[in-house]
Amino acid sequence: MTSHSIEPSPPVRTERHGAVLVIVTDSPPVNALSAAVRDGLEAAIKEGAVDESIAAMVLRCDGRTFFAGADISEFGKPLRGIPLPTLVDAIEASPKPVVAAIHGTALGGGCEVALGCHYRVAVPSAKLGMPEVKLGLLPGAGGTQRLPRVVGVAKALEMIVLGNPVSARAAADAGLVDRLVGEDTLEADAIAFARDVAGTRPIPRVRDRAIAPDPTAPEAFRKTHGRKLRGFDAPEACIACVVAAGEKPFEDGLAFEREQFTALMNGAQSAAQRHIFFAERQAAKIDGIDPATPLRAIRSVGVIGAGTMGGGIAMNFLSAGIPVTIVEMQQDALDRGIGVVRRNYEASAAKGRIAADAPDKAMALLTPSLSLDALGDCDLIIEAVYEDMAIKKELFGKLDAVARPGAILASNTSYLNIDEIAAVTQRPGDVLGMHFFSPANVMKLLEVVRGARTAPDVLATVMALAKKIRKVAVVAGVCDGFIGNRMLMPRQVEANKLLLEGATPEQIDRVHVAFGMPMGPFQMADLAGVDIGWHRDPGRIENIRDALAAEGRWGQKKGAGFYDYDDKRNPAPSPRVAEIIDAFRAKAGTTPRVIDDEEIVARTLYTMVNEGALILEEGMAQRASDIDVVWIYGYGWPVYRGGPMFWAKTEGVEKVVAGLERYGFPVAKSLRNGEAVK
Ligand code: 3H9
Repeated sequence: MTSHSIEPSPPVRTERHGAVLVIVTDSPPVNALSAAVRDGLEAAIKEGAVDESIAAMVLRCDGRTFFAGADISEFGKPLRGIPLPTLVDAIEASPKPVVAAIHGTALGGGCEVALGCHYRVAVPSAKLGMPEVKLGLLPGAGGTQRLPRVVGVAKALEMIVLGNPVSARAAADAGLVDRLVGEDTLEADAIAFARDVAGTRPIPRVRDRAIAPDPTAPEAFRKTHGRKLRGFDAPEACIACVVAAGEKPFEDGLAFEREQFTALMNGAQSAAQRHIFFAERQAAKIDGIDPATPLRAIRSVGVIGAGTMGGGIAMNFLSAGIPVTIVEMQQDALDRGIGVVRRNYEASAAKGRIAADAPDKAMALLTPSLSLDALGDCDLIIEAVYEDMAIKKELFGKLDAVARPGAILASNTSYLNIDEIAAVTQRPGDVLGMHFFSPANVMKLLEVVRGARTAPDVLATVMALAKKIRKVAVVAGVCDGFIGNRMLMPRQVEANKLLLEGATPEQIDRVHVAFGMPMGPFQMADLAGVDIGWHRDPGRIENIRDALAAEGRWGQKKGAGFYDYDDKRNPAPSPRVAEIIDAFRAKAGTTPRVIDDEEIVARTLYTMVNEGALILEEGMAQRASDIDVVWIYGYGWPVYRGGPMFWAKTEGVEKVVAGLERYGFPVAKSLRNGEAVK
């Protein structure tokens, strides 16, 4: 018996339409430019070049998109096949015009391939962009040298350094797309276009274009965007390359781009950002549940509570075109909540972030109500009321009576036990946690809390829905604070102890900000409200936080918290807080000592990693990279450090373990043996 191996069909094929050779790539899911695709494209371009019956070529893709970029999974591995920059040069050097026919997303290397082509046509729904910076990289196949020659230095800086794609229409306005073609007639229109330009000589090549000098653009760009680029290496390298495009001959510019690209590719930041790219996608996968599990249809959503959280949650669904019924107990609270939602939409429209008619469209999908009975037809009901177990239980008991069979019941609790909540219903399989982060219409993270009895299709439905409302969802188990808030606890405990031992709020916050967090623990307390979770008894002062709360130092909203604030909310170290801390030290008989930054790192960051390891050991997170995703998207952990668990690996497990031991923390087993961060 002979065995036959099934050869995968080659990802690139050619089709002849008279004198036009159409080169079609079919490499699901996103036509990434893998070695096989690059080699196939090179061969196809050669085929067109040598065939005398061919006068022009069209480059297009099957499936959902034009090339979505270089194949990221090949990065860090030995190079196979023709390098992408060489392929782009080969396309550009073709003796016959090549037309890129773009649909879906032409991103990164995909956009660079399009720039190597002599003409670009696109359907109106297409998007073009250079998102490499989001992977800690820069466009490394000539993009930094070609794009400014087409769209000018200022626009190129915006596209390359911020990495956001532009619509085909905007690309056409900027000169990046030569013609917009019919949404459903891309191939035919591209072939017709290719016939029109077949005889054009010389063939227009982007490398031959002059670049308009714009010496003030880089500084203007830094001034506008510098703050959000803080800590990242790639943006400055991108800027340097675009500047070089204006100053150096094309080939020298390419060499400079290559040098910069290689340095970034070998650096720790890009490794971290690439880790997060895959971690984010991995997080959507649920262990132990068949990906083919049939999902429940979610056609309408109910939200209970029209406060900041409820309103924000509702906006996610409204923006995705899903009708929402929102329930409050009192008319004035309901009116206030609806008013806030409308104003949020109107503010976004005024800033041009959404279409002018989007607020009306969204509001038309929103039904306010004072009665839970209005939720009877909803497919998903999310409770966003006060964090109190008794209140939640009572509510879920009522919901059980009101909700239709098969409806999913979710709690937005940030730490309460979902199993206990589910147990008051007759349908615990339909119950889970959907922990949104504030502001819920902005923050990308959604912790989806899987109860002991949550049905597989309920979990799978909510994870799929999360993608639809543009959230990054992570599955968490039932434990106090789930993944994110649970890891916040040791950080907070240690930060408070450090104050007593001699550190200041400013010092601890400075260490966290220097690390790359958007703010430190005390800045965060001031922003969120020092009074949050406070027992509200001014006579009961057990810790520094109680003392601040008792004096009305509730944070930014009161102009005073761990810091003093001026009317523009600029913080300054507070002499009063220093006095309060001193009093606590005196009471505890502690002589303050000098605390170095390294100790702060070990006690407030290594302890988080340790907690993360425990979370993994207990099965409360599916994988270490899910924990990283939680901290990147929910708490602003610097993406260039790849999340706490990835960071621990770069820091070195031995170093983290030694640091924890130095300060007397019991080290989680899976951290000690490296399992948790491998
Ligand atoms: C680059 O181009 C460097 C060059 O300048 C220089 C080189 C020398 N590679 O996101 P999805 C996978 S850097 C490999 O869920 P969507 C992804 O992991 C690149 N794999 O789909 C997932 O796999 P799985 C610059 C990739 O419809 C599956 O495809 N380009 C790549 O929500 C589906 O992905 C970018 O940064 C890739 N390039 O969104 C664009 N892209 O199913 C990156 C995706 O196993 N890609 N995969 O989990 C995207 O932004 C989105 O995927 C896209 C589609 C918008 C295209």
